[in-house]
Amino acid sequence: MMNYLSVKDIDSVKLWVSEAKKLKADPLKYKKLGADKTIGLLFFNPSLRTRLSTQKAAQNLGMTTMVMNFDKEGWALEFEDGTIMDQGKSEHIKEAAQVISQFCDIIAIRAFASLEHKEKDKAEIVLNGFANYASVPIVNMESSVGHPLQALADAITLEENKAGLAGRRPKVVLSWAPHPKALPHAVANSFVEMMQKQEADFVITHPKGYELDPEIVGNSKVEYDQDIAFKEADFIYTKNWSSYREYGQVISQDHSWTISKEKMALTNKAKFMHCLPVRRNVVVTDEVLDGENSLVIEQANNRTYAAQTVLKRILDSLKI
Ligand code: SN0
Repeated sequence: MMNYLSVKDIDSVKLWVSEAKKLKADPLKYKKLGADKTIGLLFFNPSLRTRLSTQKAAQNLGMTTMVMNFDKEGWALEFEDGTIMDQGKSEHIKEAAQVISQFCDIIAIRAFASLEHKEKDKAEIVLNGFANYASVPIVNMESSVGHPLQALADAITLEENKAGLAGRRPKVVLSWAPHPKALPHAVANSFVEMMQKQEADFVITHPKGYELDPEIVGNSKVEYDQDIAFKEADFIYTKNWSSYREYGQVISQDHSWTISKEKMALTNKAKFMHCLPVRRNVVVTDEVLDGENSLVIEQANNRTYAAQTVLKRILDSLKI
């Protein structure tokens, strides 16, 4: 059974991106593929793009969608085995996942990192709880560790905007930027993993103390000087994340890291990318976000075709 839990489930970024581009050119081509199939979208956190683009993708494939805000409307779920459930949790993941599997042919889940318990977050207790006890395919709509639907949309957006580079390897920079809140590592993690599967000169830049999980960063290049990292860059992908070492802490809000016109002037007329939602004039200035090199709206549009690529592959796998 095919799940889409992380970027590791993509066997070839090149192939999946080319499939996505075909779906984008003709979104209703497989309108009959998902007839009589239901996808359940379960949200433990807020969502705009993920919710609407995944529903849109399912509709383009002829599927029926069920959406549930589990954090507000569901029973509080227990994920640990053997607990005496005499506290706040009403239902165990074992029953919940099996029951939902009877109503849905695919289950998609959003469950952010707690940013409190590093080891539990790393173990993906919510996503893996569903993967372990559901009897249908599971799609990750942002978990503790990753946001692979976002990363696939990012890969599509990069591919579509490489035309001006005359075939040379793009220089892609993932830059941390300040933010008032403690944010998860998921988007950055999946972007790193997706870049590691591609031909590119890839650099991660952030202040000291904001190192991502070393097991994910691997051999990817890290440059602590943002100005040096930006030199000759073709794409600036910006995201805030909280400290991983001092887990979930905001250890600096250094505003000299905000993406500004002056910072972008250091690059090779780079395109600006961000997964959204974005805090204007904290993460990035109005000028850059509204400027002609900003790809954020098209990046969000590509979420539909990323989700459609994944759902089509899962539907195809169900037929076998
Ligand atoms: C989430 C994150 O993982 O960073 C979702 C991104 C797709 N972003 C936020 O929670 C932003 C919240 C805020 O208040 O700016």
